[in-house]
Amino acid sequence: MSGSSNVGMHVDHAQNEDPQALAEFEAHVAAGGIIEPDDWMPEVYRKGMLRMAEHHANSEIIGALPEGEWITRAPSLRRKLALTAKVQDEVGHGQMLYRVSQDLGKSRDQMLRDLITGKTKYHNVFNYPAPTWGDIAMIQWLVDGAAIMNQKTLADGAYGPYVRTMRRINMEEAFHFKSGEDMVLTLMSGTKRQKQLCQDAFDRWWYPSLMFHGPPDKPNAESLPPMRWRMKTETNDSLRQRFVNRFAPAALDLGLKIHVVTKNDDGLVLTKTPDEKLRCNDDGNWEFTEPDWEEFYRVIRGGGPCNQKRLALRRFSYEQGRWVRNAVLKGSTALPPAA
Ligand code: BYC
Repeated sequence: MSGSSNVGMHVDHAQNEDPQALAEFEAHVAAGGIIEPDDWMPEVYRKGMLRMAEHHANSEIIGALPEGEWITRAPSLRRKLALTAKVQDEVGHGQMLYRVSQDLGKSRDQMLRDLITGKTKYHNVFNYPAPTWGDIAMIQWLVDGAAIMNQKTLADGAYGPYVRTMRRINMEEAFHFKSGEDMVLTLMSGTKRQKQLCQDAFDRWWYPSLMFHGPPDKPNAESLPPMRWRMKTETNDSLRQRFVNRFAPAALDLGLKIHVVTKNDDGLVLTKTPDEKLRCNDDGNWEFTEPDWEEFYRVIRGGGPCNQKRLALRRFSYEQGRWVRNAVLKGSTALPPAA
């Protein structure tokens, strides 16, 4: 996967811009103004927003895969309908975000090709396996919970098309989260075996969910362009702390235990011990054991348990869809490939 610069670009990169236009842009953004695609913007801002929207779009369509695998195995008709609708929603979010990205200057075909060749990234969490129904409950509770928390802050950003898309997506994510909460509650009110299934899944997803908000903050993160230009409106560490403050007590109330874990190469838990650091301070902030950041970087660079599997499926569907794209875009009458 690419190691090129992220939205955390340095302001020096904007040095070649017209100083007057840059000053007006910065004042407009600082005053809470919105930037539209045809407005003047520094090139580094356009590239940073494209990178962020594209990463987000990729995450939505790859994120649909682990849950999609469970549609045929959902434990009841009600759960199957809800899961089918959720997977459709996620793919729809991807469509909206690819449109936002296209307006920032990159073709959809190029974005799909960069995804399947590993040139661009998607969220770490979707590179882990979902071996049981408990994992689907955790994706909808913890991962969608983390996503809503993050996306509510992104909806206060400055880039109009992305902000409007976040507002729309957040409404749908709220349903996904409620569904996840209901699934976790059902499992934790069930038999001893169901509770164990839920605990095992929680152990697999707790740390990837803490990593969801990104690596620890760079020094002076709040004054760097991503936040100064309201591409992000809260730092990674602040979001992670709010996530733990919200979900650690909720997990404990449900009867779940929070463990520090080690995993094998397949992403399955090898050892677990109670998180000795876990406690709520007088200021309401929970202390917790930090994720293994080496694991995070390994996973986002392509070395996670499911990276190859996820990308192989996307490559397969890109190839299978080629004849449709050719028919629609180029008027080709070539037949689909043999099954
Ligand atoms: N996973 O300086 P940082 C969903 C990368 S989908 C992978 O903090 P930045 C759902 C980062 O790209 C919702 N990579 O970067 C869907 C950068 O790499 P480069 C997805 C990560 O850009 C289906 C490097 O680490 N949401 O909910 O300021 C089913 C340094 O990081 C991650 C979004 O995409 C990560 N977690 O901030 C169910 C939200 N974190 O550029 C659910 C939009 C960091 O050096 N994006 N990296 O190669 C964002 O909020 C921000 O872009 C990030 C990263 C917090 C992800």
